[in-house]
Amino acid sequence: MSHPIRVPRTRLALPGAALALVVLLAAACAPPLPGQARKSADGASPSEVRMQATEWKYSPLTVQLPVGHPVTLVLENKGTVEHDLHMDAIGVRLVARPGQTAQQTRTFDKPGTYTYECTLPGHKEAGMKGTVVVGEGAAQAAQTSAAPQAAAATRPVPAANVPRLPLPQVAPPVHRTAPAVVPVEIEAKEVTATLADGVSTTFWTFGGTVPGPMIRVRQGDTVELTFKNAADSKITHSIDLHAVTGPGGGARVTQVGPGEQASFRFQALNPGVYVYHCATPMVAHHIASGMYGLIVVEPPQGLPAVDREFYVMEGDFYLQGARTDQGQREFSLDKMLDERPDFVVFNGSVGSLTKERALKARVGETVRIFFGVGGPNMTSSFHVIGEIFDRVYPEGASEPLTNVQTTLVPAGGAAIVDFKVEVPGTYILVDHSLGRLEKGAAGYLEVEGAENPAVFQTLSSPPGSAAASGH
Ligand SMILES: [Cu+2]
Repeated sequence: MSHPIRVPRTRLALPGAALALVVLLAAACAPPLPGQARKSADGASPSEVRMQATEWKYSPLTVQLPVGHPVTLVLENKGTVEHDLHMDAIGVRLVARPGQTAQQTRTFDKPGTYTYECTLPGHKEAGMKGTVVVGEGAAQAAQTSAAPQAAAATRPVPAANVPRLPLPQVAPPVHRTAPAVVPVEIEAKEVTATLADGVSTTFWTFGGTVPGPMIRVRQGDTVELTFKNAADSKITHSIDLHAVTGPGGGARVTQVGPGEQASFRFQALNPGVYVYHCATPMVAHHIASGMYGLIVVEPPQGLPAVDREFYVMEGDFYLQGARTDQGQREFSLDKMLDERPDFVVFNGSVGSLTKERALKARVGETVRIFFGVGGPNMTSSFHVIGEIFDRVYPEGASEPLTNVQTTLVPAGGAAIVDFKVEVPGTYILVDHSLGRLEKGAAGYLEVEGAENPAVFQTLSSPPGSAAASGH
């Protein structure tokens, strides 16, 4: 009987004992399993433990470290954003930019089982945590003493007179007859501000407002965009403009860490109204923290003239704790993934466009609202109670529809609505998915001027009602 033809000759040539020796040698030379210390030859110089970070996990998930022997911990960042690795119980802190490594050499003398995690906002919640065992492990005391601390960290603390973010201004019409090079500078800023009465949170913003500053150019213009990330930011940010024709809408070249900046230029080829947003992983977390705005690209002849223009964007916010909890509250990844917002608001906070902050117009004027949805999750059924949109540029398209009651605006999309106000009163901007009215999605347009009984008049009303005593 002959041997099978495909068995390699080398193996056939090796007697059994020699084969076993080769296997043993290979095992002796093989690198240690990830997360286990590679022993140094002399036993005195540090052994090495390598750990990899990507979005959103570490490899390995469990790390073993020796007691009483120096170890070099190496964090390799194989991801696309900055990551760190904190083993707080044993004093290890490593930070690495994408594609870079960080290392620290230490000798551990406290056996035990501890946790490690990435402390960048949202990363731990997304899965970046693991276990570190020093020696034989088991010292559970460290874990149980750490637990109440963690619980305390998530308990809301009172929001003490935290102001609202300022409101962004609508950019004026371009009024230019030829293309130009337009410099635009935007800075990412992380700010704590009021989201609703008694509730503050950490916003990530473009320029300190939600939405970010409106950019307005003319079709054919070349925009020279400089994107900065404030020095006191904690993490990387970027900008992706839907008006850009090019890689990532600009996001590829603008991933900048705290205190850094980048710039690029693009030609605004298509007219319309476009969303821009941060596109740094986890993108939805950055958007859910307020990082969106609008860029308007006017057609060469401009948009039809109106008397007043307004800039409004809807966004959904997800916070830890119960929906009615007060105080400073941080982002909830679970709620965002479940698409269960605590707040759905216009322009960054509940009430940002009501009372003394209401939009204002006079009877007989034409009004335009640039309306965008940052999301990250909700689409909007945009409606103004008591008005009909004379013109809607649906999804920011060039050709308007006429006579529309409610227009659907997708997440990461925008529309322009134009209408004339004929009757005085308070008109309420809503997302007609009206559960969201209770979560904050309301703005007022207050129209002043003479009554217009031909269009609307009260004939009779219940005694004592508001209508009975004037509008
Ligand atoms: Cu960002």
